[in-house]
Amino acid sequence: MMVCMGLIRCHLAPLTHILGTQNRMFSFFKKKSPPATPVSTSLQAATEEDRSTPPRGGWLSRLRAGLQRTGSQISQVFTGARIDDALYEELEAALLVSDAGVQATQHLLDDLKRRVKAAGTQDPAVVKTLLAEAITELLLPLQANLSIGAHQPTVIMVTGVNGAGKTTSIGKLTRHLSDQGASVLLAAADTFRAAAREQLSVWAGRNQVDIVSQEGGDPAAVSFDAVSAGRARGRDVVLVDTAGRLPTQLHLMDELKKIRRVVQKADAGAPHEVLLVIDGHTGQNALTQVKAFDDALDLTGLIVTKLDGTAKGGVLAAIALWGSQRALTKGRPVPVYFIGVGEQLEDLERFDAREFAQALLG
Ligand SMILES: Nc1nc2c(ncn2[C@@H]2O[C@H](COP(=O)(O)OP(=O)(O)OP(=O)(O)O)[C@@H](O)[C@H]2O)c(=O)[nH]1
Ligand SMILES: [Mg+2]
Repeated sequence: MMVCMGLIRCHLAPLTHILGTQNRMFSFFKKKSPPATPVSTSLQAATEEDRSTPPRGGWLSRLRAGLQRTGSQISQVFTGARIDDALYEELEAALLVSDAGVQATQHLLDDLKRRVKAAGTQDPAVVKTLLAEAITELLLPLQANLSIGAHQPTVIMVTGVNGAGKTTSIGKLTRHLSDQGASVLLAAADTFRAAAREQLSVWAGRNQVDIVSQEGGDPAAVSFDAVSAGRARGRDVVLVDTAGRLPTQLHLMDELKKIRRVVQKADAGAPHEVLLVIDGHTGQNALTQVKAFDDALDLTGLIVTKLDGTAKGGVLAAIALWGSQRALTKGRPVPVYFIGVGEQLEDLERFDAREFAQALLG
């Protein structure tokens, strides 16, 4: 077993202690607080330089640009002067084209008609606002914060189909967690390709965190070692990168289950989160992926990537509607913790239902 040590962020150890004793259930979305102890001048300078996080507005405009096609198609529906059957038909078509799927589209149309009736409005611009409210209400149960701190380390398994953006999201998530003062250790459990290990170590280097990897090894063994190392080193979070796979490749899905079992042996409550990364371009197939990975692994959260590209975004409505049915049997939907809007360290943002609904409407 080869354990590669990246540069350890020297100011995190005392912070970890503080979090461990004073604030076990912290959520890392809280405003960045100043380090609890002075940090060395050179590290502080480097830290401030590469942490010039773009303002939230910049991020939103990238999401808007990404969803522009859907936004303009839906906006187009409301440019007329009347509210009639033709408007609802055009809206139905625009929602279907946005990948919302038949059920979520019908749900939104019914809800919108109810709202229009209750408001007694004849103004298409008002109807558009009511649609934004209907979409927000549908998406709201998907909005949830990934909280860490209740367990040390919080073990997060990251799964998904090939090329969905798992490794990149782990790199960006590491940055988010570090920004909140959490110490992170990465596990290179994608042992399928040597390049996957190298890719993850580049992200470890960018974030100055440790990585545990093994040449040609077994993904479950690497995960076990990483969780053990995370415990021994007092890390707040262990992020486990896994190889891409299709849910129809049953032996590979079994491999994920094995990782989960073995991680549990290293730490009884682990993994605390099993995330699925979905590519925002995947369209309705994303819902199929969510269902299949959830059946196999009982997902605890989603990351939707590449929403800065030409994604249509409506599939989140389909996931939300499915989530409301899932909540009846499993107690809650699978929340969307983050969305990815680029390939840089800072291009990951927490999912906000209202902002997303507005971006979807242009
Ligand atoms: N534009 C954009 N590109 C992204 C985003 N997230 C990931 N990518 C790109 O998508 C490609 C695949 O990303 P990876 O992180 O390697 O995906 P993966 O799921 O780990 O892939 P495998 O491990 O091969 O299954 C890379 O070129 C990334 O730079 C995003 O939010 N926006
Ligand atoms: Mg990968």
